Amino acid sequence: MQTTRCLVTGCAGFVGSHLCDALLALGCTVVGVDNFFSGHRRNMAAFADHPEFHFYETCVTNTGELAALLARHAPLRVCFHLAAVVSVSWSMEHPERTLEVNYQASQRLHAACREQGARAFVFAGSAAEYGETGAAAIREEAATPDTVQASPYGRAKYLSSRLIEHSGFGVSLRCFNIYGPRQDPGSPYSGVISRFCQQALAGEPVTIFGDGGQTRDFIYVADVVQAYLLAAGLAGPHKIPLCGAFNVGRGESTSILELAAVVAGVAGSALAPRFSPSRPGDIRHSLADVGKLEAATGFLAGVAMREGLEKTVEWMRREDRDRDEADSLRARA
Ligand code: UD2
Repeated sequence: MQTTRCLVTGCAGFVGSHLCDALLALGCTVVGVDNFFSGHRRNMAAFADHPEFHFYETCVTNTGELAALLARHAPLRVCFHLAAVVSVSWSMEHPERTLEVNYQASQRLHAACREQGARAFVFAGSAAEYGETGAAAIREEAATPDTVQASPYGRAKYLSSRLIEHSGFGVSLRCFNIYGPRQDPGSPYSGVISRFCQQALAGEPVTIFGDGGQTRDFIYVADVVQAYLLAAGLAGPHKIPLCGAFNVGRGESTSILELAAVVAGVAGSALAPRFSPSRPGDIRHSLADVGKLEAATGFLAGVAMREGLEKTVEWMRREDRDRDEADSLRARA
């Protein structure tokens, strides 16, 4: 019997690597692509040698190589397209390259998968597609061609989502603030949760930009992976791939001050936060209306904030221990 063959671009990334774990556990064959621009080889450690995992180190803008691997592994049932310029700040300095990677490459891959007869195309959209809406909970219709996104990153993600939506083939998952194990605390794109956990574990006060009254909709990475599987028609009661654009969040608002308090509790830190000036361009409130995805699939994020933070802190402690052990082995050698 032939297994379900899936392509995962960005397979060494934070979300992509968790998605690979889940697909291999489901018995799928996974063709993974990454160029390690922001992904890490260590994220693939658990599955790199899996017999059903096939890895290609290349960039999604490398049309020739991508066409060759699509042909080699045809027929692909699902394409999960997560590879992207993921840093909003990097995108501000490199708008053209961002458009090339986050839009033009997506456009070509989408067309190639459609031509090959893939059953589903799942694109990593973003809450950044909405810009500053001022809305209490953001619905998918809020992103229109007139929306002014705050960054080339947001604009390019929106252009890809719109292309997919209008084509009638594929789905864009507009994820809000994802967190969890393997999120790199040391990258320019580092999410606030990974930074707070790292600072608290290092015995430092967490740094809040602004007054901490800004709010976000935080969702744990395992919930996001579940949304990807549902969107591809690989999980859930219906197993029908979705079409269009869908928000992925918890639909719950948490202020950065509240977050700092929960992280301190979980990491066992008694230090008060330190306050720094607001980040330029920071959005004040960002909350997903999650009704569309729930109506289509029944999806509701299951991991509560405290539970997700405990798992994240536990992972970070393990990473620190492993690094210390490796350092002391090197020192003795
Ligand atoms: C998220 C996405 C970004 C883009 C954007 C769209 C992440 C990691 N980033 O940016 O890619 O989609 O949404 O709106 O999901 N903060 C602190 N201290 C810190 C770090 C951050 O106070 O050490 C604050 C920061 O000023 C912001 C909030 O925490 O108000 C969240 O910051 P973030 O970088 O985690 O995510 P965000 O929402 O800016």
